[in-house]
This record gives sequence, C-alpha cells and structure tokens, in this order.
Amino acid sequence: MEANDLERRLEELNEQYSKTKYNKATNKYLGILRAKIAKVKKQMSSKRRNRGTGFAVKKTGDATVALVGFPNAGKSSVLIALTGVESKVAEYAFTTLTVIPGMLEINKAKIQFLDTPGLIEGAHIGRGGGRQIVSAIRVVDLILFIVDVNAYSDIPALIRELNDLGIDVSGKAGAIRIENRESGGITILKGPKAVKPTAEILDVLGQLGVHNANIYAKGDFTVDELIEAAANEKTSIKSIIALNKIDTNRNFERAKSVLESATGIPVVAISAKTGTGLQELKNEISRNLGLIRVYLKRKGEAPDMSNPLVVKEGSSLEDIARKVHDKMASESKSAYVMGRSVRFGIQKVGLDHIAKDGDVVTFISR
Ligand SMILES: Nc1nc2c(ncn2[C@@H]2O[C@H](COP(=O)(O)OP(=O)(O)OP(=O)(O)O)[C@@H](O)[C@H]2O)c(=O)[nH]1
Ligand SMILES: [Mg+2]
Repeated sequence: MEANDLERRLEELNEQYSKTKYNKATNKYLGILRAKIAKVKKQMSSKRRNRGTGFAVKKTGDATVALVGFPNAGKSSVLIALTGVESKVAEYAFTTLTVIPGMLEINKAKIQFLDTPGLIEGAHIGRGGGRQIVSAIRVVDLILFIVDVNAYSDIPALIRELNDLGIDVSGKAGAIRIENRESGGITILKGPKAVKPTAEILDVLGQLGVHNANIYAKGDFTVDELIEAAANEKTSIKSIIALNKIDTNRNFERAKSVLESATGIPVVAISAKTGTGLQELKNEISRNLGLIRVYLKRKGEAPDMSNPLVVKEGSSLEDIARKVHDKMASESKSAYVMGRSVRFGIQKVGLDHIAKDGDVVTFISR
C-alpha cells in the first residue's frame, strides 16, 4: 500500500474504533480493530524507515545473526574468529563502516553473520547512522551483542533504547508470539506440541490478514489474548551477549553476572584473541536459533545423512517440501516419517505433520 492509502486506512479504522461503544458483545470487534490499527501503524513506520537506508544486506543461509555493540568492542574480531571473513579490525573506533556478512556452519546449519558499525555510547541510536543499523537488525533471527569486558556499563541503556525503537531482545516477550511466514497456513505450537487452530482462531486471524503464521504459546490462551498479541507492535528478537576480551580482565566473572542480572540475557565469556569460549558461543547461538535438521530419503534408497535440510523448529512437512522445491510441495500429499516426531518405526503422515530434529522423511507424490 502507498503511504497515502495507509494514512487513509488508519483514519478509517480510528473512526470505526471511536464510533464503537464498548460492551461485552463488541469487545472482540474492538480488539480486532486495535490489532488492525497496530498493523497499519507498523506498515507506516517501516515505510518511513526503509526510505534511504543503505544497509539492505541480502539474507542468505538458514538463519541470520547480527553482531551489535559499541565501537572497538571487538565485533569485527569476533566475526573473523567465527567465520574467517575479513572485516577491518583496528585499534581505533569506527573501523567498520558498512554491514559486512560472513558465513559459518554450525551443526550443518549455514548461519549468516552481519558485522555492523559500532553504536555510539550514550547517543540515541534511532538517529543518524544508528537508525540504519537498527533497520538492518530488525529482520535478523538473533542479535549477538559484543561487549568489551572493560566497558559494559552502557549496555542496559542500549537494550532499553532498542526496546523503545520496537525491538524487544529480552527473549521473554508475551505468552503468545505470532511469527508470519510465506505459506503453510496457521500452526499453533505449545512448547514442543503442535495443535490445530480452532475455526474461531482462524476466523479472527483471517480478519487481521494473518493467513500463514506460527503461533508460539506458552500454554492455553483465549482469543482475546491472541488479538492482544496481534496488536503488539514490537518485533521480538532473541539475543545473546558475548562478553569479549576476557584475556585482559581477571574479574570477568563479576562483569558476567552483573550483565546477566541487569539484562536477563544469557552471557558467554569469550576472547576473540585467544579463542576462549568461542565453541561455547557457537553452541549457544545454535541453541537459540532453534533450528532442526531433517533428512530426505527417496523411496528404495538410503537417506542422505550428510546433507540435511535445516529448518526452524515448528516447521511442517509442507514447509520442508517447499524449501526443497515448490513443485515438491504441490506434488506431495503425504510422507513416511522415521524419527522423534513419530511414535512407531515408520509412520505415514499428512503434510501438516510437524517435524523434529533428526527426522528422516520420504515424500509420497499424488
Ligand atoms: N586483548 C584483546 N583484544 C581484542 C579482542 N577482540 C578484539 N580486540 C582488539 O580490540 C580492537 C577493536 O577490535 P575490532 O574487532 O576492530 O572492534 P569493532 O567492534 O569491530 O570496532 P568498530 O568496527 O570500530 O566498531 C582491536 O585492536 C582488536 O585487536 C580480545 O578478545 N582480546
Ligand atoms: Mg568493526
């Protein structure tokens, strides 16, 4: 939609909202209106943000991680230590001027890392160059904060400011999280369990224009709570803090616990220089990305165990087929599955079946 259309739409929605009197019968309708208003506002602000930003890095691989931190914290050094990609490292601040991508394979998952320029301590990151960084990190799957063990006091303020800019990195946003996807319909995930949405949920989400999404829920929820979650304008991105340069500070454990309790974000102590903690950091990244591996097997052949498909937790077989090829998704109607997601040795399931890590799948064509 064009900017003018969005403004008109917002006006219409606001008018409907103010004309509707609150009572028990209109409660749900008002909730849907609130969610619609939130969505239009979000579209308007992303239109504004996209204007003239030069940081559009193409996302590739199975997931994207952004390295974020103050100048000189060691972001480029960590990128090099993890991926081997050359990003300029120097003893003075502001060495990295653009977003530089590198790739790393962890447990067969191809993970893209983006090195970003340093954010200025104490400055408002929503302005100037900071705004471009914020728009680049809004779309990543995980934020890796790189923090100098000798200069960490401004980190809680940085996290608060990201929150004010609509990026919640606390990892504990709401009991319900709606993650839009390109196709595959609506899947509700309660912990490791997938449940079918009710007709009422489908109806409400449909009215909000949500047709393909994973709904992550901690437990049971009401339709009203779902509408509230849809109205939430915040982007929630998981994050990890890498407390860097611990080779220079013997009291790093103290800094680690201070940061952990001030932010609620997991902290891994590392040194990009000596390599200490890098393996633990890779494990933590892998765990937080929530990726699973699924192996394809053709009928009558052995599965290709060296070459898994890497997908997000909660992916259905249809999502997985589509990752191989659109044709595979449209030509398959069921599949044989062997692994943790089924109870018996080999089970025939529909394409709405949710895969688990290590599953071996044979698609059956129509
Ligand atoms: N002792 C020690 N020095 C480090 C470590 N990691 C990075 N450095 C040094 O810290 C300085 C800054 O490192 P960079 O990787 O350029 O930092 P940056 O965060 O990318 O900096 P900008 O791009 O300018 O924001 C360099 O002199 C690095 O050699 C570490 O683990 N230990
Ligand atoms: Mg740098």
